[in-house]
Amino acid sequence: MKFFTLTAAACSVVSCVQGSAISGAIKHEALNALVDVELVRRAAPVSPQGYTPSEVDCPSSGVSVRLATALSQNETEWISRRRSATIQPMRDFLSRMNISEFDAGQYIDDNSNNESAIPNIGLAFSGGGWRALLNGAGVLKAFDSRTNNSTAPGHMGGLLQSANYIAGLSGGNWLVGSIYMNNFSTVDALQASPTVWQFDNSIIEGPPTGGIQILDIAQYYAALLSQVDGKRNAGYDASLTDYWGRALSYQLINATDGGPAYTWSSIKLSEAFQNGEQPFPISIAVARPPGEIVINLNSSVYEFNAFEMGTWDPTTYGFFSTEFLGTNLTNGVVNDGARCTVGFDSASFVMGTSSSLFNTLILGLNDSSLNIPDALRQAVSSIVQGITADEDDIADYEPNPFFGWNPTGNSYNHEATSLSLVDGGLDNQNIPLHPLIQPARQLDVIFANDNSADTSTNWPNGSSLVQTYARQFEPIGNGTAFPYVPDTNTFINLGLNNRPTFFGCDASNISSSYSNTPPIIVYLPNAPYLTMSNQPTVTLETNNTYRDAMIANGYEVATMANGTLSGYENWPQCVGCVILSRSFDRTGTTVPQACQQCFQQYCWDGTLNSTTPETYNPPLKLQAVNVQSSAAAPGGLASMSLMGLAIAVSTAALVL
Ligand SMILES: *[C@@H]1O[C@H](CO)[C@@H](O)[C@H](O)[C@H]1NC(C)=O
Ligand SMILES: *[C@@H]1O[C@H](CO)[C@@H](O)[C@H](O)[C@H]1NC(C)=O
Ligand SMILES: *[C@@H]1O[C@H](CO)[C@@H](O)[C@H](O)[C@H]1NC(C)=O
Ligand SMILES: *[C@@H]1O[C@H](CO)[C@@H](O)[C@H](O)[C@H]1NC(C)=O
Ligand SMILES: *[C@@H]1O[C@H](CO)[C@@H](O)[C@H](O)[C@H]1NC(C)=O
Ligand SMILES: *[C@@H]1O[C@H](CO)[C@@H](O)[C@H](O)[C@H]1NC(C)=O
Ligand SMILES: *[C@@H]1O[C@H](CO)[C@@H](O)[C@H](O)[C@H]1NC(C)=O
Ligand SMILES: *[C@@H]1O[C@H](CO)[C@@H](O)[C@H](O)[C@H]1NC(C)=O
Ligand SMILES: *[C@@H]1O[C@H](CO)[C@@H](O)[C@H](O)[C@H]1NC(C)=O
Ligand SMILES: *[C@@H]1O[C@H](CO)[C@@H](O)[C@H](O)[C@H]1NC(C)=O
Ligand SMILES: *[C@@H]1O[C@H](CO)[C@@H](O)[C@H](O)[C@H]1NC(C)=O
Ligand SMILES: CC(=O)N[C@H]1CO[C@H](CO)[C@@H](O)[C@@H]1O
Repeated sequence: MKFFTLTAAACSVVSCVQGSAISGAIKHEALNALVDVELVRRAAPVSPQGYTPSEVDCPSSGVSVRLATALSQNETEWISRRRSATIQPMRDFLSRMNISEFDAGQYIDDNSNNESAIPNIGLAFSGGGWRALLNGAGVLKAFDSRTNNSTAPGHMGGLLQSANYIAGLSGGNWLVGSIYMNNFSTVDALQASPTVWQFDNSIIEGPPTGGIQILDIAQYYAALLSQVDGKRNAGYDASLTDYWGRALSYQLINATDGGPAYTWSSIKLSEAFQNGEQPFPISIAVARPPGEIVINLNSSVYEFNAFEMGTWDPTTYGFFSTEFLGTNLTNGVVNDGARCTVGFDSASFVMGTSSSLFNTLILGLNDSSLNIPDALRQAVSSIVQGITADEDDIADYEPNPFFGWNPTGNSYNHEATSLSLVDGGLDNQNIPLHPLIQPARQLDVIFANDNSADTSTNWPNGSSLVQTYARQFEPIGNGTAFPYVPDTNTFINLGLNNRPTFFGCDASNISSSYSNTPPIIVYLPNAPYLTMSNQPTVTLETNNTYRDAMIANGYEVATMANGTLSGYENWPQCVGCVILSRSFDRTGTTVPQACQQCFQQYCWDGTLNSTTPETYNPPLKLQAVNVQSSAAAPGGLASMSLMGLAIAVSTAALVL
């Protein structure tokens, strides 16, 4: 059955490699040579057979699993380049924050020859479907000095250029993934793009017709099927997550057919990444033990970065090369004479894994209101039939790279031939803090944008922070300290879920016996500034006017209305202060008066009010923007029930 033929017309040297243009396995060396053809490199479509993984000769230096005792050699070398590259942007940024009677530029200059003295910043974007993608995009846009006017007084541009790490989870990782797969593009450019971020067509219906994308809904599904068939026919297990990830990529990756050949590890090939000109992106997923359905605080958190995939948790405590995922390993090494797999780490599969909660949406194509040929509908049904309800939300990583490895330390999955990963938010740690609080990464401050739907009204209530706080006291916490946070009722009663709050200001007051100093968490909860930004998690489509309104709202969340919100005019200088706080401690610098006032105002002071609050319905903070503009595409938000997808999303969706 062949519904769809790849058109090679518009492809570049590298992207022509996808599909059947080059058949069979390609040597790894040849692949690298091919990538080098592009003078200015970016995350790239390097998988030799598109979405289908390929076997190549293993690199002569070998590939193996390593213990998670420290940062990888590659990350260690990379972070040093990144830290040098952030000094000037950080100097400029902190000067613009204009801390009263303090010369931040001079401070950075005085300490610039000692990288461990200067601030180490991370950014974290929570899950929450398209709501998280869009609000998160507004926050990221505000932090990006490339955004027009973002370096004007009251704005926050330059924080992205000063940050070393950026982590995304589920919807938050659609944001991070889309930025990195599209050459570290700006949010402005993605909004302006006619080919991606067009959410007026739902993922069920496929991309708008024309342009670089394919023609109609039937061809869209035929393409998804044939891409995933290719992986299966090559001998790799496929799960619903494969279809889901492919579908997502049509919205997120600016390339023909959603760029089936783009890999997550190709981020490391980008020249700008190699030069340390961008933060280090990390995607999060959670492991589901073999044969179990329960996911809780004791579930292992896995990360995918450009170099490695694995977990810091003592359940497995190991990392393997992201590029060579799919390789058959035993005891952490490649079996004698075996070859290595590349292309398994498809960017779409990684983005799909982090958001696997949504992958049952793909089942929606059984909706009889959609104009899909019966033959296609049947083909899809037969494929999804074999997938049981218990397993429809997993992403299958088979072969499991940790099979047989470290049997004493890895009690958890050394006997499993397959590693099952699920949506990063399913353990209720919906903000991807886990990779950023690891002592090895030595972060000072994390800007944590929370777009969770914790309350019945789809607003956050700090639940994710409460979970991460609790985890440190479990064996799985493994020495990873986290600051004190209050209960979720207190978050609402004190308004901590409605405005930025700092947790962990006092480095000496930590909640566990662990010796490391946790970073300060700058909590940036979703709140309504310009529009009611609490659309349901499973919203499937939205017009561009509303999309842009959500992004504009996120901009205000980050900047507190560009430092104009009454009572919070000092927000920019307080952001400067909180970034410098741990550095002041290390260098023994007297905290400036203005910063002391900031900490008084924004640090949670330990007050509790745990009374059960009324239904949380916050008012708009600013004048509403008009979302009825005629410039927008027709159509409003499609609801789940309209799509006949009620079966699709488990109750867990309500909290993400
Ligand atoms: C910096 O703050 C001072 C007041 O402390 C103000 O007079 C000055 O205009 C500010 N500069 C900028 C660039 O915002
Ligand atoms: C670098 O800074 C750290 C922290 O401030 C300090 O402990 C260390 O002594 C400094 N190293 C040098 C060479 O100045
Ligand atoms: C940013 O400013 C430039 C120069 O003024 C302009 O050409 C461009 O259209 C602006 N972009 C946006 C998204 O406003
Ligand atoms: C940037 O500022 C200029 C001058 O205030 C204004 O005309 C323009 O619309 C602003 N651009 C954006 C994208 O906000
Ligand atoms: C990626 O972006 C950089 C910086 O904007 C640009 O110089 C380069 O040409 C872009 N590369 C590709 C392959 O689009
Ligand atoms: C999308 O790709 C087109 C064609 O390569 C390019 O011109 C455009 O700048 C890209 N847009 C984004 C947002 O990356
Ligand atoms: C680490 O860097 C070396 C040298 O660039 C490279 O050969 C190797 O593949 C990298 N390892 C990973 C896991 O990316
Ligand atoms: C992986 O290697 C083991 C040991 O050589 C072998 O038994 C198994 O069949 C291999 N699995 C795959 C998927 O090739
Ligand atoms: C904040 O800045 C953004 C981007 O320049 C602008 O669109 C928005 O209207 C500003 N908000 C306020 C409240 O001034
Ligand atoms: C605690 O919060 C409730 C709102 O849920 C409020 O009515 C009450 O006054 C608060 N108590 C104190 C002591 O502030
Ligand atoms: C865009 O979507 C919003 C939210 O559903 C809706 O209120 C608005 O009417 C829509 N605008 C247009 C022009 O369709
Ligand atoms: C700080 C700490 O307790 N680290 C431990 C984390 O888990 C690994 C594997 O069990 C131990 O080796 C570390 O000592």
